[in-house]
Amino acid sequence: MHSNRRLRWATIPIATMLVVVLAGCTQTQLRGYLPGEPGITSNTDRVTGLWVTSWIVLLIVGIVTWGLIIWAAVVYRRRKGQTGLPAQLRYNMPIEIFYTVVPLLLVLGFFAFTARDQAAIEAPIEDPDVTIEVYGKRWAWDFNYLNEGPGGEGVYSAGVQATELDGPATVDYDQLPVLYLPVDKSVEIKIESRDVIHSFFVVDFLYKKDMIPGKSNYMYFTPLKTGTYIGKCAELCGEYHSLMLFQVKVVEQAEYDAQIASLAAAGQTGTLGEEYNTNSNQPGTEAPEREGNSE
Ligand SMILES: [Cu+2]
Repeated sequence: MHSNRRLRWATIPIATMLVVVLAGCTQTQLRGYLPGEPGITSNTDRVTGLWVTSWIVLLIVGIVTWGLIIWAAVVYRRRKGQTGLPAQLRYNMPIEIFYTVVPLLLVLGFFAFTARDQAAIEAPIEDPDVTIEVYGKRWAWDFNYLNEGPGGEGVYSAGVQATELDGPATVDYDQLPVLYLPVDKSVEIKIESRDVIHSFFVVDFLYKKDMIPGKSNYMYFTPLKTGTYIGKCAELCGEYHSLMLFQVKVVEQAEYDAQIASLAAAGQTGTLGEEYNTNSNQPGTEAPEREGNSE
C-alpha cells in the first residue's frame, strides 16, 4: 500500500524528466549517435533498436548506482566527534540477493535480445534478387555480379586503392571502387578474401563482416533507400588499410541494369576469383624449391 503510493509519486518526476529530455533530442541523439538515418536497409532499425535500448537500460543502472554511491557517502559521512569505524554491514541477505539477481537478469536480457536480433539479421534470404561476390584484396575490392550479363556468367568490376589528395585525410572519391545495388531488392553478399583477413563494412548499413581467405561468409539485407554510402575495410590488413575504401550506390532497378549492361559492354564478363591471389609464396600455393635443397 505504502510502497505503491510512493511508486506512483516517483513516476511523475521520472515521466516529466523523460519528456523534457526526449523533446530536446535530435534525430542523431535518439539513434544513439549511430551513423546514417532510419531505414537504410532491412536490418538497420533492428540494430539501432538494440543499441539504443541497451544504452537506456545501462543509463538507468548507472543512475541507480551513482545515486546509491552519493547517497551512502552523504548519509553515512563522518560527523563531528565520531571516532573509529562505523557499524559494519555484511551478510545482509536482501542486499546480497539484489546485487546477484539484478546483474544476472541484465546479462540474460542482453544475451536474449542480442541472440534474437543476430538470428534475424543472419537468417539467409531464400532466392535473393541479386547475389554479389565481394573479394577483399590488399588494398581494394573486386565485385562479381553473379548470374548477370548476357550469358548469365556474371559481370565484374575491379577496384584500386584510394588515391590521397593534398590536405589531411582527403581522397579522390571519384575513383573509388563502386558497388551497385538495386533498391528494395533482396541482396546476398558472398564475402571472400584473396590474401589476408579484411572486413567488409558499409558504415551506414551498421554491419560488417570478416573476409577470411579460404572461407565464404555471407551477408543478407534489402537496401531500402537510394543513395551513395561509404564503405571501408574494418580489419587492419597492412600498409594501405586506411585507403581500402569503396562506395555503395543504391539505385533504381533501371539504373542498376544499365550499370550491369555497361560492365558487360566493356567486356568485363565472368568473375575475378581466387586465381588473382597475390600470396604466391604461401603453403600450398607452389612455393619455389630452394636451390641445393634436393639430395
Ligand atoms: Cu583490408
